[in-house]
Amino acid sequence: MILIGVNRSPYTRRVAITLRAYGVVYEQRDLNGFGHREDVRAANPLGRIPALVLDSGETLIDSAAIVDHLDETCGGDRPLTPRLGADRRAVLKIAAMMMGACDKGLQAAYHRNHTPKEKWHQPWIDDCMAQMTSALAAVEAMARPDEPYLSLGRLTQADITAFVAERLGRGLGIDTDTRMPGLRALTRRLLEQPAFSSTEPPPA
Ligand SMILES: N[C@@H](CCC(=O)N[C@@H](CS)C(=O)NCC(=O)O)C(=O)O
Repeated sequence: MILIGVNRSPYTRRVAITLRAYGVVYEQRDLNGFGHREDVRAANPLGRIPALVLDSGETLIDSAAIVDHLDETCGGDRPLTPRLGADRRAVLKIAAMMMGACDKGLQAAYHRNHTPKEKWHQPWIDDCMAQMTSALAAVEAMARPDEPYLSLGRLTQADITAFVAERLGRGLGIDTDTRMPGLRALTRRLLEQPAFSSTEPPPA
């Protein structure tokens, strides 16, 4: 299997952590949508990372669809996204909120990175960051200091997506150490696990 994307991308990192958590052996091509447009578009016509090339040659795109496939093929009776019922709904809700938080944070970052400074529309940037912060604060309210994971007493996509979203938010200037200490403690604990530490991107 070949993972296309850099782990600096929260979506790619989510897939990388999932692959490692399932013990899947894979290669990684460190490409990004802006620096390697042609190569990324060859794998995903939309020009986004991540993409996952399966051993059959089929290419999957979008982290949610990739994770869904990994749950189906590697998850056994304890997939990182529960298969049914209230447990599944609870994990999917947190994952949707955290991936949406990443979307909002990146919208703000893309606006700053791809628009001349004199054309920045600060209210838009502020609103995106406020939405990201609000979503992270909602997960902060679920984090319990005496519980190692957010949900079900075990690692799920709730933790993995919260981990990548908190990291992105911190990188974009949200002071999670003081504003979201429970979530920050969770991400510090997760970073002790090989699936998380081994996928840490190099410093920018
Ligand atoms: N919903 C997608 C989002 C993927 C995404 O936005 N990836 C970013 C990198 S962090 C990207 O490739 N952006 C380039 C672009 O949108 O042109 C997923 O979950 O995989």
